[in-house]
Amino acid sequence: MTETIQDVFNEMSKGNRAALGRAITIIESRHKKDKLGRLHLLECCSDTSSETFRIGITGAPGVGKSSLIELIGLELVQQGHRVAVLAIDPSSTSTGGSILGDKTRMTELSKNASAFIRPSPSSGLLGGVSAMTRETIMLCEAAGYDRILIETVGVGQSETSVSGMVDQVVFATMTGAGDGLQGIKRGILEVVDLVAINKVDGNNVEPSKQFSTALKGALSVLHGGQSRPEIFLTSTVSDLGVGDLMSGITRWIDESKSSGQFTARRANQLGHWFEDALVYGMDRHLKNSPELAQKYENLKVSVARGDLHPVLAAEDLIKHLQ
Ligand SMILES: Nc1nc2c(ncn2[C@@H]2O[C@H](COP(=O)(O)OP(=O)(O)OP(=O)(O)O)[C@@H](O)[C@H]2O)c(=O)[nH]1
Ligand SMILES: [Mg+2]
Repeated sequence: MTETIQDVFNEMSKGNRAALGRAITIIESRHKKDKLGRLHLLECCSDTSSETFRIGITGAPGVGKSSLIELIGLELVQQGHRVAVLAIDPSSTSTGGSILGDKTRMTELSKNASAFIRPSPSSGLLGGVSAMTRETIMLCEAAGYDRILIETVGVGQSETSVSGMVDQVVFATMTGAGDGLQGIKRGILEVVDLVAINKVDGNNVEPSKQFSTALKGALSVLHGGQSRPEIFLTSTVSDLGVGDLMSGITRWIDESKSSGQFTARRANQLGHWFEDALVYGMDRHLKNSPELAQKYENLKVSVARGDLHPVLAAEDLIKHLQ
């Protein structure tokens, strides 16, 4: 008997991790044949609880994001939560992804019955990857995971795109990464909610404290004198400060819920999701019709040559979408 989409959904809702894996594969597929299944799955998810929390952990390659997630995830499980870890790796198309590294950094968590770890989707453009990630988050929540941890390498636009789909952004960094403060992009400092300066061990202890003071100063300037976001000094090797970071995360979650920020952010993100889905859908519609795709290419050439105004070209194409 062949498995229907409803069967897959029912199984994953009962806690079957393999079924959740199959559902995510359908969601990640951009094949025409999977489109109905994908939409059906999204429909099934729509009436599930919102008692969930999504945490994004972003930072330069190798600062210790996965190692921190291992400890944060285990602590959350200890508190009785079910934890899903997703990775967005914009470089994975060229390098084959760093999930091998991730799995070896999350050995305990990956063995835990209350945790689910999903590697980054291996294909697609960044916009596509984030669309899939939003849908994957929904599936994980429908499957009963109430804490979602999303690891993303802070390159390109990935950290700003992750901030559009999580409730809290944790920025992981370390002293000596890049060229100190100058090496940190302003974009990330604008969206970050908590900072973890990691690898505060061995010879790094003193430089980390100096780095923390400098970063605090820079954040204060950026946020008009406020002493936020909070900065934590951590070492996943010596376990230093990870408990404090965990308390900071929990405190922040409670505050964002009681202040209404949580609800406001989610509402805003749903609006953006709709806009993105619309643009993505129109783009697919265009590219899937040979005549429209040809018209699109011709218009692009005319615009680039200066023969046609970009707005008029867009209007011309929109006429054909109706
Ligand atoms: N000394 C020290 N090493 C650490 C610490 N945390 C992680 N590492 C090491 O740093 C390396 C990278 O750690 P990961 O947790 O994989 O870092 P990541 O940021 O997830 O890396 P990517 O996913 O490749 O971007 C590994 O060799 C870890 O063992 C720490 O607190 N102190
Ligand atoms: Mg990693």
